[in-house]
Amino acid sequence: MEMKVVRRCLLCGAPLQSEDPGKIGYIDPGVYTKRTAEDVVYCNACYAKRHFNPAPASVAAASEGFLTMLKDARASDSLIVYVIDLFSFECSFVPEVTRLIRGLPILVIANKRDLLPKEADDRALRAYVASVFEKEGLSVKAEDVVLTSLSTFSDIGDAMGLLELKRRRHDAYLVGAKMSGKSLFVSSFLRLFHNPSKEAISVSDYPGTDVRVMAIPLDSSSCLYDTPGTDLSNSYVSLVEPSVLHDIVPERAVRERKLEAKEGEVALAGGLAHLEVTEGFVKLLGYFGSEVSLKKAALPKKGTTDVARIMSRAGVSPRTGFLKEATDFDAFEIDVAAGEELDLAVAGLGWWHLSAKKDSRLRLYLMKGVGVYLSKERKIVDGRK
Ligand SMILES: Nc1nc2c(ncn2[C@@H]2O[C@H](COP(=O)(O)OP(=O)(O)OP(=O)(O)O)[C@@H](O)[C@H]2O)c(=O)[nH]1
Ligand SMILES: [Mg+2]
Repeated sequence: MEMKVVRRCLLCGAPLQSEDPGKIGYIDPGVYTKRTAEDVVYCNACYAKRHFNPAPASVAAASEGFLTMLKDARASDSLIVYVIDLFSFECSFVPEVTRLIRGLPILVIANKRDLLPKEADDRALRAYVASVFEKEGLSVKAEDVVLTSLSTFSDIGDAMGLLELKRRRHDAYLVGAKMSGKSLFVSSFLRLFHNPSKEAISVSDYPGTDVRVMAIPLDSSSCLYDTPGTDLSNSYVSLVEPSVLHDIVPERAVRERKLEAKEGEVALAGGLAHLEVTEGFVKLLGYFGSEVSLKKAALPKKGTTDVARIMSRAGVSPRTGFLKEATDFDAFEIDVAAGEELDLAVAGLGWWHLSAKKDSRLRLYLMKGVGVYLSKERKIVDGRK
């Protein structure tokens, strides 16, 4: 008699099988037989979703009232003014919100430009932002993206001009993730604002909901609504202790830091992200806050990887009390062909630009529930080059 453990897809849990591509859990026979029981294995469907697909590991959410408000925006063909935190926004899209605003005109305020390197090419950055929106199924062109640094009182004259143009006398709804800078946008807006109507600026519950909004009259029959931020539950910023949060949110422009890692080595971003090279050789450019140590460490030669222990031995900082056991982490496997380049962003923490010098297989460990975004589009292109 023999009993075998049924190998299942790490993501969807379906038992893996190589017989019927039409049934769940299908995995290419070559991949299945090559891997050992210790390998992280996904079925083809999950693999396709995970690779070069912007779907984050877990998604942020919005309340019922918030969605009711957006249904109104949709019914009145309003303008969506979408504020993002340029440093980390790729995993912050909320599927229900995205679905409701699809087809509406969108103006993107890509805020916190000051946290990205000065020499980064602004045109390329706007094109990158538009490409991320496009991947979400939201129609945004580079010219619909305005870069701002609202905490340093950057000029929002252009944004206001575009807002006026794009709203076509309809209402405008200011939306975006928590902490993206919506309130700062409103204060900058109010500084340049002359009330064209007899209505006063008001703060009240949006009709039929318990969503608190500020309504700024734009003319006698339309308003700009400042709305509460959508959830960032899949971001490190919502999951770590305040002291760690303080270390991961950059205070000034992130500096590019270089690292190389080959088979048997791991690149660490503080005690928060563990990027292991199981095969091959990669060059990395890391873009993380200056308090996040970027270090390379050797993996133990034998046995399973105890990620928390590797982080502790490497002496990286910051470290969180929430990452102790293997079950505190999610693991992702990424195959990159020789010569391929990609950006690998971790929600709330930063990103690596990675180029594979050989066919490489990487394994990324993050705190459970944290979103990750893979893209062949490059976020930072050095304007000097
Ligand atoms: N470095 C930098 N920080 C910014 C910028 N804009 C906003 N912040 C910071 O980001 C945080 C959030 O800004 P808010 O304007 O309150 O963001 P919000 O979108 O209204 O946040 P919620 O009301 O929680 O949804 C604050 O600590 C700001 O100082 C910016 O352009 N650069
Ligand atoms: Mg606010």
